Amino acid sequence: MSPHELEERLLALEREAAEAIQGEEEVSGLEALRVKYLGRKGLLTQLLRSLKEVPQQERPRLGQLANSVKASLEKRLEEAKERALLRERERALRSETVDVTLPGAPLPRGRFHPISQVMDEIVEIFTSMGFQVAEGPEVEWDYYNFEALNIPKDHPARDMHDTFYFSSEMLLRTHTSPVQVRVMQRQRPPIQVISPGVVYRRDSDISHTPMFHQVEGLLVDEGVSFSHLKGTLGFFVKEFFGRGTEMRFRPSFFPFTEPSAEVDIGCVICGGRGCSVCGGTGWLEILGCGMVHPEVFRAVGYEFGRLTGFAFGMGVERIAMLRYGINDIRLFFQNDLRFLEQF
Ligand code: 2NM
Repeated sequence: MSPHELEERLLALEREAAEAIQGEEEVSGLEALRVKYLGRKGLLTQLLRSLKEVPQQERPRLGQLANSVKASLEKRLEEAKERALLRERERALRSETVDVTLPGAPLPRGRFHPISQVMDEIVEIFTSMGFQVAEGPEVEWDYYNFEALNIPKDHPARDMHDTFYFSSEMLLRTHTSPVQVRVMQRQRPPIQVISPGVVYRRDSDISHTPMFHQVEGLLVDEGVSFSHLKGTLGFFVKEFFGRGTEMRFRPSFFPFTEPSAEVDIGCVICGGRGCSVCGGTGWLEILGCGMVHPEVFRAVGYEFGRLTGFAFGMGVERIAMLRYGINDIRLFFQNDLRFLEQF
């Protein structure tokens, strides 16, 4: 190859490579061009092999020209690569932009079961009147559940068909009254407690489930009378069912109270005119109550004398059904979200 031709070829290679670099936008493409023109087996290296074919005195000049072509292409490649990287970064930033002003994805919110809500509300009304919350075991002795509450040996509640027994002495509590027996046993009056909790009875239909919830109350001191009971429950009824709610006491019977009564409120469905919910009477039974029986005081070791007390008990499911107009108690325990989400 003549010196002239080699020079022309070097300059042509520089033009061609410069043009290719100019037209390449990708970092990977630029790297491929570097290999093609400047790599160990690249076009420039191949041209330089012809250097030994040219006369000795021309070699330094052509060698220098080759070096400057190489340097110039390396500089172009470096600059082009920098521009390509910048473009890539800009493209990534644009496509990965987060609009921090967009509203967040809503998280599903849990809530309390309607029975828990109603029970908490009942507890809050009584604690606002000074009652303390007392709790006790769900697996209970026959003694606390029946014997100490003056429930006779032949009472139907004691039957195998009405109570879940573990043995002749041990059972699932059928009410939360045993909690109050335990409170009286370890504490002298004045006593003012409520016992919210779960209880068990062998019963199952549209108004009974084998497990349900109760809130019971007990107040013992000197000089406690039935009028204190009426005042306390009257306040509760108006707080829970509304200011205008009517209330009446009917004589009743419980082994652990004397006298005993049941409390009705004016029907929340028909307003007292008579409907299917109140059975045409205009009244709904909401709880039982009475003055603590002397036999209960004797069982817990209180002396006969000036101490008197009142007690009451209500079923939470029943109260929730009346408040929300629900006709089947089993809805509370089927965990159907279409039902539960309404509360
Ligand atoms: C009721 C009705 C009437 C009651 C009695 C007692 C205790 F332990 F003091 F004797 N606790 N709860 C009671 C009284 C419960 O539920 C319908």
